Amino acid sequence: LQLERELRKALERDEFILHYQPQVNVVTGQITGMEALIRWQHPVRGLLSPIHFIPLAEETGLIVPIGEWVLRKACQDGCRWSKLGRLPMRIAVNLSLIQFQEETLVQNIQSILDETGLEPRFLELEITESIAMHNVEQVVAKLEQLVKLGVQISIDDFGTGFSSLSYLKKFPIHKLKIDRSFITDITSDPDDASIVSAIIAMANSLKLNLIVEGVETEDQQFYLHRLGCFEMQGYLFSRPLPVSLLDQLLEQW
Ligand code: G
Ligand code: G
Ligand code: MN
Ligand code: NA
Repeated sequence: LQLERELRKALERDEFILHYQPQVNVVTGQITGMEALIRWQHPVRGLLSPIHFIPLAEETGLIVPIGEWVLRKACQDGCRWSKLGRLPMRIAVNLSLIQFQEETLVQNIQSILDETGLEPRFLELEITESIAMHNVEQVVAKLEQLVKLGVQISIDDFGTGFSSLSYLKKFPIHKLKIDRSFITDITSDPDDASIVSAIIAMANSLKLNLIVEGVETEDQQFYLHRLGCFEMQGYLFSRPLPVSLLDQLLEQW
């Protein structure tokens, strides 16, 4: 397959880039974090979204070296932003299940933190509920090792998985990211509003941090604020942007 061959070469040729999307605390107005989102600057096809190559990277195992590149680059950028005297800002990185299961994940992250100098508490790892469908003891052990490094763990796309909620009391996690599918119609669909309210109540009683994704309108922002959600991410605040544009955005924020 042509695309697979090119994907294998893309790392050597330095064709990947990271965009970042700000996460905002709507009470203080501050940017509290950035989610790193990979893109492939393909020599012919132009800028490719991860939906066009992450599944192939997962099938071929290339997600492991690609994911390591993402972690290193995100930690470097995070360290640079913290040295520019910015407010403390977390950098969130998406982890595929295959990366999570990799034997050397914890060591690799430790090395990347040492090498880049990023304080561990500023690195957030986004995993999905799909990990809960695997061997619970192994997953708990791995998560505990990661937490011991000092990094934060969040559950991405929360509410869309097929796992039971029992993992929430077994796994050492810090944060839920409510999936954007519940936000799209939240101001008009009472079912979405009920689901989001219930997740907020659950996060509060389990003492988990919470962020909503996919906030696109002020109506959604105000509605979510009233429901008790204070950290948000979405096009309303900013699209994912390359570093140079983010530097400008941070200047003006
Ligand atoms: O940024 P965008 O909406 O195009 O991302 C599409 C999907 O690709 C999202 O589900 C996102 O989580 C995933 N994605 C983006 N960057 C990474 C990455 O570095 N690693 C993994 N595993 N997934 C990513
Ligand atoms: O699966 P994950 O949550 O990591 O995916 C994040 C994806 O959501 C990114 O690809 C990003 O481009 C996209 N995204 C971020 N904000 C919004 C938004 O407000 N609306 C929509 N439709 N997509 C968004
Ligand atoms: Mn994510
Ligand atoms: Na998500």
